[in-house]
Amino acid sequence: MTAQEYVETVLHDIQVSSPGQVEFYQAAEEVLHSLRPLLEEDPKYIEHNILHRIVIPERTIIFRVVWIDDAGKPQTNLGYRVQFSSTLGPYKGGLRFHPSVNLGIIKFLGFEQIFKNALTGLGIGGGKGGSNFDPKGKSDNEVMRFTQSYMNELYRHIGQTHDVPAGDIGVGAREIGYLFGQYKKLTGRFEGILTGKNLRWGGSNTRTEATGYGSVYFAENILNANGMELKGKTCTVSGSGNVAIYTIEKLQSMGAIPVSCSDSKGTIHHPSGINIETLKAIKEVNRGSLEEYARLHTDATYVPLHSYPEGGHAVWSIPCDVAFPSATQNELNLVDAKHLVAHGCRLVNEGANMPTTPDAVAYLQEHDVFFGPAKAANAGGVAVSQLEMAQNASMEHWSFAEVDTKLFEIMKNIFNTAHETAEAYGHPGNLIVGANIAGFQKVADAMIDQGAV
Ligand code: NDP
Ligand code: 2IT
Repeated sequence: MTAQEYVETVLHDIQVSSPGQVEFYQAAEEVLHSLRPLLEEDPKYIEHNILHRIVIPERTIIFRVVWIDDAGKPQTNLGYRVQFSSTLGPYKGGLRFHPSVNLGIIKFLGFEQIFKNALTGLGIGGGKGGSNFDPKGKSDNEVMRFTQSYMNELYRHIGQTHDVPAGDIGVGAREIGYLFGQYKKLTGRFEGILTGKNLRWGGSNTRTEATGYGSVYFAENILNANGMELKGKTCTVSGSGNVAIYTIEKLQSMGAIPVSCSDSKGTIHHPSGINIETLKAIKEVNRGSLEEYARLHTDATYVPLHSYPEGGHAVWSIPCDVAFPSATQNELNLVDAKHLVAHGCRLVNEGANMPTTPDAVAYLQEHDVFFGPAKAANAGGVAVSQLEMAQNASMEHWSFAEVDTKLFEIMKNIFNTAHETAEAYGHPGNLIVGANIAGFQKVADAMIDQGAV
């Protein structure tokens, strides 16, 4: 069987066995096709049937979560934890609370996480979880009761050497706090079973900032390798959550000009540069809407989501040198890619997971726009999560500067690994191919070492 036939057989089997899981299929298709140069060179991956094995999670946990709303009524949601791969270490990956969550979305995120975590060079396997619970419009007490009920089931499946969840969309400092408190209540143990914990009780310096800062470090590596730098560059950023906020903060400290942010209702364009204090006050403190930003800064404009024509997103029609999609999957489509190319954008760096649609990626590559793929560009978050696990295990607490320096080095290593691997397999400059092959090879070789399990 040729490499091409093998890849197509596995993808066909996924479609049959996981019908309707479109995001999972999209993620698998991108990874598997890009592995062909490796599979052609070394038959052992086909002989050991690694692809068929790696696309099936080791364990999938789906459970009912019942919680009491403020009116005293029982409400229900679905809870998930997909333990995808423990080949390189304990399952590691975030929890997402968003009404769009379903098994296909959690599987796409868990599948990507395997290779992202391998790329960090640290000993962590891949997993993901979450719920279709929508934290928006809920009181703190409702979020707490939901989160406690979620942990009432999750606690029996996690552990510091087994599975260590963290945050993702809709799961931040507040939710991690409630989850940790409930785990401790149920088990009587204070242990590092979650990352993203508060600095006062077991968290790591720099974890809050890590994904955004790491994404900016990664972009700077790409630009430097091509004779450019972020300093002085106009940057567009989508999203206004954890990743977007700390992308904007680091861009400013490096002398770039981030001019946008967005949320699920609209986009802010602030040509003189986003005011980070205002953004943090609206989103981190008040959990408000970006409409408020335009009221406070009259030289900024606000474009409501549904007022934007052509099926694109307002944020990508803003001229920029570098674009940082940092909100959610498939948020940058072909219409958007055409706008970016027309305005002379040089680099798209993915802060979110799979934010760029496949046709948009192809268009950007055809037009020589540099591309930082998510599983490399946003790996800083999970890398610092592993540093949090290391600090918990050794009962140490490292300074901000110490963790930031390690993060900087990890992002540089990920870039070098992806860059060199792309070149070695005949796709110089293609970091998608480089990241996929390098991440896969690490996991696949270890799977072969560990036997057919
Ligand atoms: P947050 O919940 O902190 O922020 C998410 C942001 O994206 C919000 O501004 C939200 O808008 C917007 N958003 C979410 N869903 C949609 C949607 N369907 N349509 C439009 N806008 C949407 O999440 P994070 O910043 O943590 O995560 C952002 C992305 O980064 C995700 O893809 C996540 O998987 C990825 N990521 C996160 C890491 C982390 O450490 N947190 C690590 C690596 C990747 P609103 O405010 O209106 O809800
Ligand atoms: O997508 C991701 O890498 C995350 N949401 C962070 C996972 C983690 O375990 O820190």
